[in-house]
Amino acid sequence: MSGAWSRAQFETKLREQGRAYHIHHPFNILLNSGRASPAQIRGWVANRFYYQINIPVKDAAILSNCPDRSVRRAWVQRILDHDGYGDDAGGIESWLRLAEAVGLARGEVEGLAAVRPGVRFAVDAYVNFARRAPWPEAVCSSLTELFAPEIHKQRLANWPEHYPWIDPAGLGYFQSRVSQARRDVECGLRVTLDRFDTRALQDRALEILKFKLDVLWQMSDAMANHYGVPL
Ligand code: AHQ
Repeated sequence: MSGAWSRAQFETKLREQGRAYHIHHPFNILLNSGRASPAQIRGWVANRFYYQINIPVKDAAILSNCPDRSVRRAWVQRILDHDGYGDDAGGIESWLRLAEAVGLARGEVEGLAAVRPGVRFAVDAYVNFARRAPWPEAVCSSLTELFAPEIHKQRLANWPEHYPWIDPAGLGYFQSRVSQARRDVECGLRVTLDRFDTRALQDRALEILKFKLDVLWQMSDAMANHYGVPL
């Protein structure tokens, strides 16, 4: 078995996986090209809510498995980012504001009635992976966020122009994630580069990232299938 990649080489290999990120999925391309209908946008917002409410559950699973206090100190911030803390209502609340801005009722979205089976299965697979995997593997699986700032900036750049019927105040979640994703990745990447330190472990990290890329891709496939987006 060949030797381990250097940290720089390993990081490059992780970033190269971005070619499979859901920014390249036809549904995301439709959303950002301005060709999505209000029904397709509402479907996307209602389905993605299931992913949003499961992120802090996933992160709490990682914390419960992680004996490293310095990692927990950094990781706990992710739960506060979504559930809110003090005066900050948090990302789940921001997503409900996005839902209202696209014409959905909060209660309807919180009831999860619109969540497609393929979306639910993909999200549940991610949460269950985080519960059962060694905590560094669950940390590694969050590294799809290496590619997230770009997708949030893309929405902020395109949606106001293409979808003037959406109150721009509803896009606050995407704005908050540009910086939060960057900060998240600092910790996730450090843990991954530090702990996946043999070639076999580095190959395993790429496998884990591919699994999470598939989770995101499957969510978009399930939504595209139901909301009539040609694949
Ligand atoms: O809003 C997103 C978010 O809070 C997270 C947390 C992170 C994780 O722990 O897996 N991944 C993630 C993502 C968010 N938004 C997605 C999007 O397209 O809006 C991207 C997604 C990710 O890249 O994993």
